[in-house]
Amino acid sequence: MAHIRIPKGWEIPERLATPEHRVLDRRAFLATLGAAALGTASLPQRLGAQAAGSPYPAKRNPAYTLDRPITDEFVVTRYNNFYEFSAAKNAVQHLATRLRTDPWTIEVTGLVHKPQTFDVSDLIRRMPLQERLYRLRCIEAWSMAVPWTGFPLKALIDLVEPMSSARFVRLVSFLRPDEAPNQRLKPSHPWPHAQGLTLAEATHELAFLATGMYGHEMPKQNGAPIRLVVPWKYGFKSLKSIVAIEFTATQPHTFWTDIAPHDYHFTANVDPSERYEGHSQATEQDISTGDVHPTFLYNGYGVFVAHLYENSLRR
Ligand SMILES: Nc1nc2c(c(=O)[nH]1)N[C@H]1C(S)=C(S)[C@@H](COP(=O)(O)O)O[C@H]1N2
Ligand SMILES: [Mo]
Repeated sequence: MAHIRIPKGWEIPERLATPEHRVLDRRAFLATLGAAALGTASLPQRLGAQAAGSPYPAKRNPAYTLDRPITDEFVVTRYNNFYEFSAAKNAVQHLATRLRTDPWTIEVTGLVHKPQTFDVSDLIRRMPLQERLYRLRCIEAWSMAVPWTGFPLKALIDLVEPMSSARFVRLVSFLRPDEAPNQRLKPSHPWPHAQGLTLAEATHELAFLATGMYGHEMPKQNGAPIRLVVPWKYGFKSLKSIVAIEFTATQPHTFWTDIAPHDYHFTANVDPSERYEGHSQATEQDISTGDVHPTFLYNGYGVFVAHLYENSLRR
């Protein structure tokens, strides 16, 4: 059985513990790196983005704006929750390199008139991609602001034509114990990782399938080649590396609701009045700047989504 190597070196908790000067140091470091960085790490990426036929970078949709700066990509790609690989956030980037993301398909089944399997590269060519700036709030009280590239989940749902009996959507991630070490090390967990939404939530304009971020294709540690982003719900709902979508009449089982139903309820809308494992959800800390922000109901997206919960017990 493979031994998990936790990379040493740069670690976010230390950065969060001593935010200000470290962040400034890093900015100064990047500034001095300047032209040199363009010549190395960024250049192939830039060329890739400009290559004929690349959908990246996509045009930004101006409807979604931020109240804070975009989070440093360096941090967003090194501080990851991707439990299939490791519970150690800074180990995910390296372990996820083993995930084979091409070819990749999404199989759509259940209560739909046109069940079908989509090839993700075809989908990327076929769908008009756009960029959206969304904040993402993890139940662990950290947050980030990310430029995602993708298309509304509704665009895919329209292609399969849900039956009138369909009320929920279950999204499923991969089951590949030979590529994802924690699927071997934690065999009692309910793999594959699945999440669920009501059909009304899934067809809401804000529910987004992202194939890229920061103007290029999705890094593996962030959920390549295609992931969900539901900005008004806790981050655990934003399922990475989706292989199947099923339409059901009843509320589906999901990964965290099965493991810890009290802490992770199905709806999981961001709510500052809640507690999680005894901790208040009133504030959140930006993973890059270390800034502490108040947490908003529906993560601040209430103007878009509050009407979905008007007649329900759970806001
Ligand atoms: N397949 C899968 N998707 C997942 C997770 C996971 O462990 N496995 N973690 C979730 C959690 S808890 C969060 S906060 C976000 C983190 O996304 P990021 O690493 O891109 O910041 O992904 C979500 N999607
Ligand atoms: Mo999370």
